[in-house]
Amino acid sequence: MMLLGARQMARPRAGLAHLFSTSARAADAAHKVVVVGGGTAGLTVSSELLRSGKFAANDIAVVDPSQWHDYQPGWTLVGGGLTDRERLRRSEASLIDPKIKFYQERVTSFAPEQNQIATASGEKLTYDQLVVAPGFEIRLDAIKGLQEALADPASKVSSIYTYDTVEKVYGKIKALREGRAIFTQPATPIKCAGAPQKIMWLALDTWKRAGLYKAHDPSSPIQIDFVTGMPTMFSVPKYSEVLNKLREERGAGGYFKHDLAAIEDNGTTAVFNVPDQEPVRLPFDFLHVTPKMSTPKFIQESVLANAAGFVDVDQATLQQVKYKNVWSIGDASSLPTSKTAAAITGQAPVLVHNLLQAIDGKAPDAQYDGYTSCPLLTEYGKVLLAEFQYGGTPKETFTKFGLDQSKPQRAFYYLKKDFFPWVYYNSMVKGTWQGPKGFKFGTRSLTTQAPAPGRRTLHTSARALRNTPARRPRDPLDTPEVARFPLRTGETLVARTPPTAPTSRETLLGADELFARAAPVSDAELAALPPKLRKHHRQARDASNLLSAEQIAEVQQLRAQDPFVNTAGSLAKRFGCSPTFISMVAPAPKEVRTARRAETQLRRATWGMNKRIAHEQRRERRALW
Ligand code: FAD
Ligand code: UQ1
Repeated sequence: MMLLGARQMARPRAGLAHLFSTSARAADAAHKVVVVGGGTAGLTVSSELLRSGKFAANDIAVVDPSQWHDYQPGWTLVGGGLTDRERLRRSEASLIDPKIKFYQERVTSFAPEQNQIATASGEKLTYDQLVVAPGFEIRLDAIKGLQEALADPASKVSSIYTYDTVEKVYGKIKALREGRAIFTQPATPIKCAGAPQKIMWLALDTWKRAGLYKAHDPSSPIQIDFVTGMPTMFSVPKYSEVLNKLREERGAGGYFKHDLAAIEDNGTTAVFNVPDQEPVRLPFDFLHVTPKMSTPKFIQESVLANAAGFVDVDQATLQQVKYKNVWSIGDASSLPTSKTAAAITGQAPVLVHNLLQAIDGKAPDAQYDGYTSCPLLTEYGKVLLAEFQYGGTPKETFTKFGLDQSKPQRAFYYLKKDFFPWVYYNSMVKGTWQGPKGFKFGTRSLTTQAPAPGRRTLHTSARALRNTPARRPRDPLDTPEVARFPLRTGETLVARTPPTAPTSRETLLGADELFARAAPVSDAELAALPPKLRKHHRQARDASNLLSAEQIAEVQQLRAQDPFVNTAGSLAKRFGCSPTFISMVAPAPKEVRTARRAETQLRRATWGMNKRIAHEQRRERRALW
């Protein structure tokens, strides 16, 4: 009731402002839901809310000053030379549905008693429900000398943690020929707590392949140290043990509870604070820094924050502890779990459900279990997929399919490198990806729906995969070239053109007509003949395969417009030619092909034993045919 009141009060003002305003800015506008921050969390939540079908145009607003949105989990890949930062960047506006009002503005303060927020331009927005997701700020200023070192192009210091610095990392890794390489991690919470060591493992692999790093060999030109403010390699003992063993086997030094405080001596010495000890000074020839991070100041100073500066929410319902129409997820929330985009796949559906409940005057009844995940690149080609929930208890998606998640695996590498970046922009920020639970479209979850008869759907969720029957192998006799004749004896005569004969695409006559011509039959016998070939086979046979130059240009244009929607199959159907021809004149871009390969890898990685056996048997049968 209180919420509706606020909305109704604010509406007339918004209307007047709209009538009299000469600027584009609509002063004191009101929205059913205002989302602060259009990052991973803000985009995912606002899209999922819109897809609930319960909101009209402009009911939902997103406020974010950024012009760009970056796929930050990909910055580790940029640091490892596997992709470019530009490929991971989209314009912020392009990711926001036109039915959502986008304010490209910085939020400066909250007035939750008035259900209002203020922006830097002085605008006030009124809401019924507020979602606060402004993420973490990278605090380069919190380590003395870091800003200067990063700004100096000749320095030995780099970091994958900002857009401005990430592109220099791989160059600096490649340039190092000898000396001491140090990789740091601060003592305070950071985004993706595994990233500081992921970049170390990739660098180690690069130097090893170049013959510059030899584990446990005093003559190795390069020595490597992991220097972390944390007490262990990783917060979850199960994965930490594996990673520490890997570190020892690979001969990298380990310094724990060492928190980088300053870079000194003209950018050549790192100074670490150690509890109950004098600061430790380590000279370096290469330094990868994971900076300290914190929530933005306007959150820390707000009444929504707890003592540590995070938006104070219930760890299960995601509702602010005091203001029941305020919600928070993502890096800025107080949720006691590792800060990742993967975590947001688990948080967003819970927040959306509970927020919709609140709008209907019901209690929030969905609960977040703390799910988070960190795909730890341990070398080029291998990833250890850590997945866990509150309390650091593993909650693994793929163990039940026979994959050991405490071991670095190749299948997970393709998930990290190809599938996640693809699914992030094509599904997650559009509100249709729920991490380990798979895809969700509309208001129905594919993961709980049986596929329509005769249709196959892509499932990634464990539940859906368990319920997917193994596909029957395609019958090699079920082609346009084959004709079947039931004989009086009860047997069936199957006739097909010899393999050396031209296919029916090249002849004017299909096998059944050829047969009919060769041996004319009586009317009665004709009636007993098999039915006419299916329509689409006829279409394929009739297709001339000769497209005009204009048609080819159109195919190429459609393909460039949206290669995911305009597949070779759909364009072949539309233009009456073969998919192979489409792939020849308008090949899918590399990203599309890698994303498809990644999808296949993902599907295969989740296969159970029965499916693997069925697949193998099918392959053998095919080879025989
Ligand atoms: P963000 O995505 O950072 O978005 C915050 C948004 O709020 C921004 O758009 C910002 O402009 C906006 N904002 C800030 N201040 C204001 C304001 N005053 N008013 C309005 N808007 C504001 N996660 C994984 O799952 N797997 C990984 O492998 C992984 N690896 C990572 C590697 C690196 C190097 C980094 C940096 C991150 C990685 N992450 C990974 C973490 C993941 O990217 C973050 O956890 C996730 O993006 C957090 O989402 P968020 O919405 O809370 O914050
Ligand atoms: C995930 O959904 C996701 O988002 C696209 C990531 O990329 C940032 C991840 O790193 C992870 C681990 C997930 C979780 C999904 C699965 C299938 C484990």
